Amino acid sequence: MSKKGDKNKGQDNGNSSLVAVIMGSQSDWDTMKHAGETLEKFGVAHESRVISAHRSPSLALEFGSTAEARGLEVIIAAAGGAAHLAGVLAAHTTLPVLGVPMRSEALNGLDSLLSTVQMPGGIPVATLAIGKPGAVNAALFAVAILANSRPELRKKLHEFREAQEAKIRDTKL
Ligand code: RP5
Repeated sequence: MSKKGDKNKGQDNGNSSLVAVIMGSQSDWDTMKHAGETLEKFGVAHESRVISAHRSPSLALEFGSTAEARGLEVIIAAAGGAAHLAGVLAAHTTLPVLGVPMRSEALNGLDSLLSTVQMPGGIPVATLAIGKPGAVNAALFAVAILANSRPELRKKLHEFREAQEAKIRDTKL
């Protein structure tokens, strides 16, 4: 995921990022690349990188506390197991944080789901579905948030829904 010689700076799609896709481990990338691909389809500038709440706590603090000043508008945070990443980032920013629980080996993602969703009142994390559907929906949710002030994105969301419905209507078994 990192460029050679550019240690864990993650990847971005060029422009100044509006959405950050953060994950607790490189092992989450196979799932979380679907968030990036979805943002790509809508032409939303984004960046993806690994930050662990437990293994790199000072990096999590630094990222969360500087995210707003950097111009980010939404953070997607994915983690598995004792999944505290979304909550820790939310503790350091007032930006909307969308949590994606990863499917874990031991408990199939139920641990990740409960760790992400059970935030104490005062520090919100919007929690999506476990795994790939959560990754895709987190990106769509981020687009929906950005679309509140960007009519061109609202239009793209309507077109996306229309295309999705047309596909169902045209399905022949
Ligand atoms: C979490 O632990 C990560 O988000 C990942 O889902 C899980 C396992 O990480 P690895 O041991 O594969 O690095 O922090």
